[in-house]
Amino acid sequence: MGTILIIGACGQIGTELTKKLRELYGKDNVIASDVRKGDPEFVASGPFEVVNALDFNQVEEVIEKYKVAEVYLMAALLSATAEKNPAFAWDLNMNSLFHVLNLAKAEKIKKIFWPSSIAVFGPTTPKQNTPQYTVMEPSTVYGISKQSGERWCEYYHNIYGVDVRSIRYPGLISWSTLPGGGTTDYAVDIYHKALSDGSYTCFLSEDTRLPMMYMDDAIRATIEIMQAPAENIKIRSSYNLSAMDFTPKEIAETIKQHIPDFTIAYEPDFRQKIADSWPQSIDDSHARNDWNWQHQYGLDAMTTDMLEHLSSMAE
Ligand code: AKB
Repeated sequence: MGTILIIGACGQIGTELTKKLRELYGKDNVIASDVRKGDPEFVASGPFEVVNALDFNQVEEVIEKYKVAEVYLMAALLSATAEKNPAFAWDLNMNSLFHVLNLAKAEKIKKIFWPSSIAVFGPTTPKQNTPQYTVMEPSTVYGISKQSGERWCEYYHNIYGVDVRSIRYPGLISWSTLPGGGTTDYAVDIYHKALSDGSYTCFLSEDTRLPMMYMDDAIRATIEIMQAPAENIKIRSSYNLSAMDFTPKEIAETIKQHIPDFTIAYEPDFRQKIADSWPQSIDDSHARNDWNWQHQYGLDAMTTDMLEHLSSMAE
């Protein structure tokens, strides 16, 4: 077996994914890469290369240098940041994908993981229990890039036999790494502020319901879809994936069970419109049937775990 390359390893998902893959496959078999060096401890924890995901030659060189067989392409601009820089978001989110798809087509790598998102859905999509196959008219540049990417993944699989696998992540919540530039980021910030300030001002309104997932579940899903036999992966665009859904008011209530004096205020900004265009809950029965997906964390268990970890980090 060749090695594994993570592109965008210093981001919210990339950091956790790198750690887990190194535990499973050994640190020297998992190459972390990002456009710049991140946390020095993380960079020193195993092989690390500075790679610009937009530079085909740099990506190809690192693949050849380490005899890479599998690529996890985690570099992307998320929904809120992408709205501020649509041209760059489109460039990064699409061309980094083309680079790895073309390297797989040329048989330089064997398998690709590429993350999609609930952002592929739009205001005309059914909001509750959103099906795998449904109306998809995304209204954000991030959503448009993810929807287009899904079509290209399926195309490269059908026409060139590329083994590409993908998940439509909901909002992801983790204690160890901060998210960057998403609409669901409030659900991470709220825990930090609850502990540091005892209060939080939310940029979404109190009843904005969104699909969410704890990072432990998301990392497990990512590795499980990659480990599944190829014949079980029947969807080569991207799988709906679900664990829980909640509103800012509901997450605040669970925090109050641990920090009774916690208060929350609401000042919706431009991200409200993005959130309003997304599903409130997701039907992920295809992932459950095809490769046995099962989530472990709900809102209460996640809140307990988040607060425990963040409190002990602060000590
Ligand atoms: C975002 O908010 O942009 C991301 C996502 C749902 O893909 N967390």
